[in-house]
Amino acid sequence: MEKRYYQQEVETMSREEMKKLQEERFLKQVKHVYENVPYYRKLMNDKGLTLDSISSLDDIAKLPFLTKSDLRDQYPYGLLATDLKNCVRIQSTSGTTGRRVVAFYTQEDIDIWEECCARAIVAAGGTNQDVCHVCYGYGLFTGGPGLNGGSHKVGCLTLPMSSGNTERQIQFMMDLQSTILCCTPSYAAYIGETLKEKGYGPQDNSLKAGIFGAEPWTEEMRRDIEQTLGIKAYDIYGLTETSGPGVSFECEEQTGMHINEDHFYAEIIDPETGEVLPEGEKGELVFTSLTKEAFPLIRYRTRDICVLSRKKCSCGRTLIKMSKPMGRSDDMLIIRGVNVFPSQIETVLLNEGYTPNYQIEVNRVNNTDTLDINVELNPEEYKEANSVLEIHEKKLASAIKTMLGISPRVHLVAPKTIVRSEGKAVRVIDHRKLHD
Ligand code: DLL
Repeated sequence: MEKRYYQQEVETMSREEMKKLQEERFLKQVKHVYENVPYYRKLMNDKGLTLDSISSLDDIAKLPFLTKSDLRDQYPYGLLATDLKNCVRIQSTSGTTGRRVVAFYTQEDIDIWEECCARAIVAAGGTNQDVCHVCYGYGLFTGGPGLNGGSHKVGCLTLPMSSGNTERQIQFMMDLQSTILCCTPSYAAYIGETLKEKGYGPQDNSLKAGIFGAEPWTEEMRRDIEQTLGIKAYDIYGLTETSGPGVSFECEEQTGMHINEDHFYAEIIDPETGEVLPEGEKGELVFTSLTKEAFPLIRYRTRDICVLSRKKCSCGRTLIKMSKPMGRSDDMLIIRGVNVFPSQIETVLLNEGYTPNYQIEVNRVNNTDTLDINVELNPEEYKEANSVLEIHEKKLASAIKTMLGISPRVHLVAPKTIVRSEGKAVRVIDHRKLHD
């Protein structure tokens, strides 16, 4: 296969050159946040640091970490590093009310983000001959806008489908002969299954590649999707806080995702102690954005557990690789692509006057995630007629949907039926096998 890159000069840069570029950008970025974001300045000053304390990339270890709770506390403008008049867009994390994170972009930030996504599309074999079918959600979620922009940069014919309406997805895919499919892996599997039900085999579509991410998926699932759709399936990773998809992407070797190191500096830390771990060790991924103007993040803890590797890649890229995320160091679940914290469900239950005895069950049925919430009633409530309980279940399900953005099935259950734990309550039972 002929090797193609979107920005070969950076994607195949020597280690020394990359380190030099990263250092230059890092020092500039630290100066940018120190001078423009009082919150960062305070975090640094509290650790006894000034700009003079940071003179090389190695000094990064002196800097404090940033977490989602800093982002929430500083909502909405507290971490903005440029005048609002220079910003042209916001994006936001999926489906949460209390815990929303809003990221800001200048036009330059958007251009860089789209270039990162373009690298991913080219690594998956994309060219200006392709028809790129984007069915990640559009709107506040970063998936649709990110891949859409990347597809434009590559020059593909872009189908901005957004998610849902599978019949229409399939009709456009067939009529316009889509060649690259971009969506969550679970939606790709669902599309595959629907095609199969309609009697279409892998040879009946024009797809050659898929760019799937935003949620954990296994090698098993990859093989399954590849066979059903007759494609090569590539992983893509990113998070709203650092711009969106395209922080890292897979190449034809399919053995981990190359990090766009010229824009994101990666570290792996011990989630308990914060100590930086050597390459090859498993720990929490931390990113420092090197080029962001509006919303730069220094040492942002992603909570994703990964391994980094500099092993030589046959694709020719020298960008460091991260493994698929192997879990999280917090309790966030990703259900149907939406980030869900159990505490959000608890908040709704308590607001609606229920007991804090509940259990969340997540499963994957026919490649679609299901969310069941069992909530214990007290003896008086449980005496109500079944028809009344059903009304309560519906009301509670609707309140939870308003909070999360996805619909659960709520089951009001008899007193003392949810097993009490002697230690930490087991709030979540996740039946999905998401990690290899
Ligand atoms: O999911 C951005 C994205 C859109 C990535 C489209 C890829 C494709 P958030 O909604 O902020 O952003 O969720 C970020 O999702 O910290 C991971 O836990 C998880 N995640 C993202 N990509 C992958 C992946 C988008 N390829 C959170 N594999 C991250 C496993 C992933 N988990």
